[in-house]
Amino acid sequence: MGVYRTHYSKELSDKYDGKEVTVAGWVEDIRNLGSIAFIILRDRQGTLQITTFKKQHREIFEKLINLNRESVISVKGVCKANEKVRNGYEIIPEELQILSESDAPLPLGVVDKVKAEMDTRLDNRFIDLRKSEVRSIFMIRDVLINSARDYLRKNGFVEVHTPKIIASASEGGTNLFRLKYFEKDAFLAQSPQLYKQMLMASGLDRVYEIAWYFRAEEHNTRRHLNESTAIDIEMAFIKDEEDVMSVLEGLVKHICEEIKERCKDEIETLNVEIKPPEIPVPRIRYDEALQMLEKEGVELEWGEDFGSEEERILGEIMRRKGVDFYFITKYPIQAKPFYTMPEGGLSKSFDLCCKGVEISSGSQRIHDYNLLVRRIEENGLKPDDFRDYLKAFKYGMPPHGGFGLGIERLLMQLLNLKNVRECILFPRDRTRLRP
Ligand code: AMO
Repeated sequence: MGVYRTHYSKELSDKYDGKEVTVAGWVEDIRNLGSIAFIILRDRQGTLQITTFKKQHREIFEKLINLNRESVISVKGVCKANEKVRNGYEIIPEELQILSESDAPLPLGVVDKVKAEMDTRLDNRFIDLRKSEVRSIFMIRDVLINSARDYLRKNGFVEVHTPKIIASASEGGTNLFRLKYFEKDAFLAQSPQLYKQMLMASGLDRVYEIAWYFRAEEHNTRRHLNESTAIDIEMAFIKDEEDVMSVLEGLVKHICEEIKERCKDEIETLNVEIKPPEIPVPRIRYDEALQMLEKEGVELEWGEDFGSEEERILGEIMRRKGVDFYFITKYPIQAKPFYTMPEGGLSKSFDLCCKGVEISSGSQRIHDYNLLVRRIEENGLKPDDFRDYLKAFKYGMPPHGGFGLGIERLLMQLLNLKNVRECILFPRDRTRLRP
């Protein structure tokens, strides 16, 4: 494992009792009792104890007790089983390397009892991430993304990467970050939407992207980021949006099962229960959702999209039925982007919600060139701005559909976190551009 470490804290076991090991990490705590000192060392997996005796190794003892907390050290020593120690083993050091001394005081405590403000935490994110409950979120995020990759590849999807500097809006004219691209005006991509659809004219048939979304949303909410990530898919030769929904529910179920299986320690640290959805996930039509809301005293005009409060109430109704995940289908066409396939006054679209928050949306798309041009115009947009995209619909475009599944939103809802900023390393919001 390298010169500084042979074992992580959780890898110590009876097998190593009396054997020499090398451990490395951050000094979380130092307790000096005069002739003996206990150092709590933290690594990616947890903590372990280093026990040092003044008489035995005076030089090492002095160096260790004089360290500032959060300094980085590597210790070679003998592993000893000791049931009085938290994880059952302690290291008696024989060699010490101080790899980096920490300054004091720390801008953010790692083991403080008092909860720090979100801004202080984010300003010092590298320290914030040293906390096991924060680190666990990102260990789970890793499993989420990799299990999504496994699932999609097994189902014939090809990973693609589409441009993020683009010439026209992907999701309509608002919420765009503009930038100068030499002499031209350009935008940051709101989503891979236009490109993943163009790829349906390529014969690749099924594509996915772990994508970045850039959205200049002006409002600061607990569930919006200005830079977020998503699992975006597009698939061709579909019968209707149901084909897409069955990939989405299968994907979410697989992700939940993998997290449950592979992240036991992290789930325990975060004290949550991961419940994979039962398939098929309930489908609630937009009209039915309106009636459900009406019964709760919420009046909404037909055609309006649900806001966060309406979503929360629907989530509450479903929770009472023991359901975490549910689709809302058949939205009025005016509530959906121009590329969505109409169906009367409705659309072949869906949102997937989890516990009262939208985590994904998708649809069958329009694949007819003339209808698409008309819908672009009806949405107040200029077909000429979409000429490259539109060209792909003129020379053989199969029926297709897809979805975007917000990674931070899914993680936030699975782990019952209150703020989406918890789920991205360095969040970008209305006021935050650093670190
Ligand atoms: P939509 O705009 O609904 O659809 O986005 C899809 C999913 O991405 C997540 N998401 C966000 N998460 C955090 N902060 C944001 N500002 C943010 N915006 C979106 C949500 C949302 O459900 N092109 C379509 C998808 C498709 O039809 O394939 C799209 O972008 O979880």
